[in-house]
Amino acid sequence: MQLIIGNKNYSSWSLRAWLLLSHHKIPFEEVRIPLDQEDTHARLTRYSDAGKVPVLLDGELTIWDSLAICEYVSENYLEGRGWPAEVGARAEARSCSAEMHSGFQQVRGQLPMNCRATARHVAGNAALEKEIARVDRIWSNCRQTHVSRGPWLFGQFSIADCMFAPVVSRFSTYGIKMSPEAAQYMECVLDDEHMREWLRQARAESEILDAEEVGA
Ligand SMILES: N[C@@H](CCC(=O)N[C@@H](CS)C(=O)NCC(=O)O)C(=O)O
Repeated sequence: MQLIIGNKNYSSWSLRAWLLLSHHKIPFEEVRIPLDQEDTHARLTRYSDAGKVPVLLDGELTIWDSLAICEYVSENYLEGRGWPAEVGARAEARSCSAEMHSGFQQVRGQLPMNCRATARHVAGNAALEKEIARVDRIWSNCRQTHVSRGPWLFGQFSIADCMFAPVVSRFSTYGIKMSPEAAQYMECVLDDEHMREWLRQARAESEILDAEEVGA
């Protein structure tokens, strides 16, 4: 398989698919296309008409959306182990993932993922605070419910953790204060060997995208 991704420092959607494949040690070739360059659109549309990353190529098949890629990998390579085994937990994990995938516009807009940046401060507004509080409730509720099964949102690592990994990176960059349970979950994600490898490679990148460099 080939996984087309953007800059590791900035491409939050790319991280999701990359983390699932890496966590499960599924072999793939990585193709990195730096975003916001003159040739970015032309390079991206060679792989998918949507012109976005991530894109997964598996033989004749092209999958061009992070959640769809995670679903495909789970079905085709993990016998469904991308999601929790229990039907109720699986439905909740899908709800969390879909909520993340289609929402949190303030978090996305005001706190862009910028892996190598630390101690950035953003003033934020009430709409952002509301979304941060919602993320905190999702993480802490999941942890309270599944704490006996492991350190991830649903105990064992799942696609829900992939979907929220970029949010963990954002909150870490901007020093967002979280409840003790949510903060503990963030530590688990940031301490994961594959997440640390992504962050290491992000720090090694040289491109700087001014629009993504926010906060002081
Ligand atoms: N729904 C898509 C969204 C992907 C997306 O917006 N990717 C951004 C970067 S993280 C992108 O490719 N931007 C390139 C561009 O718009 O030129 C997914 O989940 O994969």
